[in-house]
Formats: sequence, C-alpha cells, structure tokens
Amino acid sequence: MLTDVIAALATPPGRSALAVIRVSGSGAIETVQRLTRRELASLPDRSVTLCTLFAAGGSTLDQAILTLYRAPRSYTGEDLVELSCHGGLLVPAQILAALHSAGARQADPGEFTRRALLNGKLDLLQAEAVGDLIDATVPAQGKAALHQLDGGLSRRIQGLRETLLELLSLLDYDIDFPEEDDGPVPPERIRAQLDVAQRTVTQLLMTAPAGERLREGALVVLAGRPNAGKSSLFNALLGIHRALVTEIPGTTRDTIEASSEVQGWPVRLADTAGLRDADERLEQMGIEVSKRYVAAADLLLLCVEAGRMLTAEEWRLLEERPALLVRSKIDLVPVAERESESGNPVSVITGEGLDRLRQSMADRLFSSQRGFASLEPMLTRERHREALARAGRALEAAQLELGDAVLAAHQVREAIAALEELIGVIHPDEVLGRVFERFCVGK
Ligand SMILES: Nc1nc2c(ncn2[C@@H]2O[C@H](COP(=O)(O)OP(=O)(O)OP(=O)(O)O)[C@@H](O)[C@H]2O)c(=O)[nH]1
Ligand SMILES: [Mg+2]
Repeated sequence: MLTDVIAALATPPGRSALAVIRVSGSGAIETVQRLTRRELASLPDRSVTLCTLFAAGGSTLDQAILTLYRAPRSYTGEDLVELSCHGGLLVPAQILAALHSAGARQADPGEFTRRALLNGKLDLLQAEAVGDLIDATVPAQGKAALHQLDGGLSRRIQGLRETLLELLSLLDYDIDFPEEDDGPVPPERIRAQLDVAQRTVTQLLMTAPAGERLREGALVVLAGRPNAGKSSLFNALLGIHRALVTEIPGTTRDTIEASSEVQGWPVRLADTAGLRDADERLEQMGIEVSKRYVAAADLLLLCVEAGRMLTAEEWRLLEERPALLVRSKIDLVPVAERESESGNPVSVITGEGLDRLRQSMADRLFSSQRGFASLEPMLTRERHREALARAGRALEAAQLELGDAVLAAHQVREAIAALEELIGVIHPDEVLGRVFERFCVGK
C-alpha cells in the first residue's frame, strides 16, 4: 500500500548534536501522537512544537522538536512529521523503534522522494536531481543539480513533448482527411515542426558528455614511462601522500583511483603502472590495467621527464588520446633551459607549474560546460541519453515516413513515449526502481 506510514532517519547515523526522523503517510500524525501522548490534531499546519517522546512502556525517550506538515503541503504530498531529536546512536534508534511499535514501517531507500513523485510534487528528473544534490562534492555539481531540481531540464523536455504532441495532432488531422488530395495541413508545416523537434533532441544530446562528466567526475589518468613522476604528481594534485613514490622504476603496480577536484570541477584521478615492456608477470598485469585506463580516460596526463625526448609510443598517445603533455621534474633542468620546454612543465618539489596544470586540465575537461551558459539544462545520466536517443531515432524514422501519416504518427508517438518515460509521466516500476535504488533511506 502506498500511503502506509513510513519512518526513517533522514540524517546519517553516528555521533551528532541532532538527528532528524521523518514520518510520512496517511495516519503519520496519529502514529507520532502515540509517542507524544498529547493531541497533535489541533496543531496548526507547518507549526513547530517542543514535545516529550515516550516509549511504549512509558519511559521517556527524548525531548524533540516536532514539525507538522499536513497533506498535500509537504515534501511527500502526504501527512508528514519531522522529529528533530538528539543525535548519536541510541536516541534516534529508540525513537524509530517506538515509531515501529506505533505502526510505522521502515522506509525503503528513496521512498519519501518516490512518494513525492507519485503525488506530483516533482518529476523523475527532479527526483534524480535530489539524489545528485546529496551526492555533490564540488560547487559545479551542486549548481547543476539545483538547476535540474528547479525544473530546468524538465521544462526543456516538456516543451519538446508539447511540440511533438502538436505535431501528432497535425498528423492525426491528416489521417482523418485522407481522401482530400491537398490535405488540410500543408506538408511543409509538418516538416518544419518535425525539424524543430529534431534540432532540440540533437542539441540536448550534445550536452550529454559534458553533463555526465560533471555528475560522475572526469577520469584523468596519469600515464607514462616508469619513474616519470606519475605517483608524485598524483599525490601533489590530491594534496595528500596517497601513492608510494620511490626512485625504483616500476614502483606502482596497480592503478589507484581517487576523487578530487580541479578549480571546482570534479575529477577522478588515476595513477597507473609505468608503461614499458615488462618481463615480470605481476608488472605485466599492472601494465594491462594501465592500458585499459589510458583507453577510457577523459584526459591523459602524459608524464615525460623534462629534457627527455619523447618515444614513438608517447607521440602516438598524444595524437590518439585526449592528452596533456606534462614535463615532470622541471627543477632538475637549469633555469635558462626551462623556457624551451614544450608541454606543461611541473615540479612537485618546488610546486612550479602545478596551478597552471590544474588550469589546463579544467579548460580541457570542462570548457564546454562554461559554453552552455553555465545554466543550460544538461543530460546528466545514461538514462537521459538513452531516452533522447530513442526519441531521436523515432523522429528520424518519422521523417522518412512522412509520406504516410499513419506510419509517421506511430513514430512520433514512440518519441513522445520515450520523453514521458524520461520525465516520469508514465513510470514503469523498473525505471523507478533503478532511479531510487541508490538513494539513502530517509530521502
Ligand atoms: N627532483 C624531482 N624529483 C621528482 C619529481 N617528481 C618525482 N621525482 C622523483 O622521481 C622518482 C620517481 O617518482 P614516482 O612518482 O615514483 O614515479 P612514477 O612515474 O610513479 O614511477 P613508477 O610507479 O615506477 O612508474 C622518485 O624518486 C621521485 O622522488 C620532481 O618534480 N622533481
Ligand atoms: Mg608510480
């Protein structure tokens, strides 16, 4: 049953001054009333009250601030009570146990937001944005999530859907008057409308690589010959001593990944085993992993000691992969010769060149986001990209079948269905399941 009373901790468990417990569903207020032992029904909507909470046996659990939201003016659209109690492990757990004995059930991950969706408080894109906002680690991610939560992407998709619905009505009109030689709707009008829709789909799809990169963090792989200074640079960029550094070539055996940020943009840095022809099995395995990372990288930092000629392999990587050439250990080169170094000269000993390298990384990876006027809606997930690609394919097919209004209308309907699944106008359970499985309980 969808309106049964659910309860969950909305804050992370552990030592804290306060914790927030949410209770939602029809009967939520009565359920909480069993703990407060005082009438809550007469409290005004959206009011805040200090209450003592009691266990079923009568013992005092805590004093808590109770905020009451009556349906439909709440996050979930149902009656909802938020209890702001003392934090730590014991008190919230005891209150939750008391709520369970009073009839509430433990909420599933994302169940509050799922209910908000089903009650029309937000659409599926906005629900995802709630998750993204919680997971955001850098300001740019937060900003994008807030924009999506504000309905930026939803409005674009809704607008596109309306264009297609209009197109469909033109086609249907055509179908209704098939016998008239010159149908009542001029074909160029239909074609123009279809063109507009296709252009919007293409524009949105173009934002997907940048949007997904922003949400997931760009994969930046440090690669190069053994001893080139990859692990040293990895540590310097992270600002912590994470990877082992020695003068022995072949120190790094396995790829190490760490999340970080450059100039407010999210990156996943990966330090790899030095590339060379190795005889030893373990090193060979490490190098195989390195190669896979090199192939998957959004950006390679190809580390080559300053003053050393590039090998054919290094030239090839620079040409074939998105890469920045890093000239490492620049402190070992006499000052007079440093100017002539190509690429990005850096030293982890003096710190020289690190800021400039960060700037170049941000420019290479995220300049297109800045290009999207910073707040253009972006597709941020594979789910979005797949749905729009499906809509795009259907519209292409419609374009080819324009001679036959029935066939063209069928394709336009397909495109509309793809958009509706994206926004959650229709929500197959499996789509909802995938979106909410990664939410925390209490959201
Ligand atoms: N002078 C100087 N030495 C450096 C610099 N960066 C790295 N080194 C030294 O170069 C050696 C190799 O550094 P690592 O960072 O382990 O090199 P790596 O590319 O990770 O090597 P492998 O893991 O073996 O592939 C170490 O002795 C470092 O101290 C630098 O900027 N200046
Ligand atoms: Mg290393």
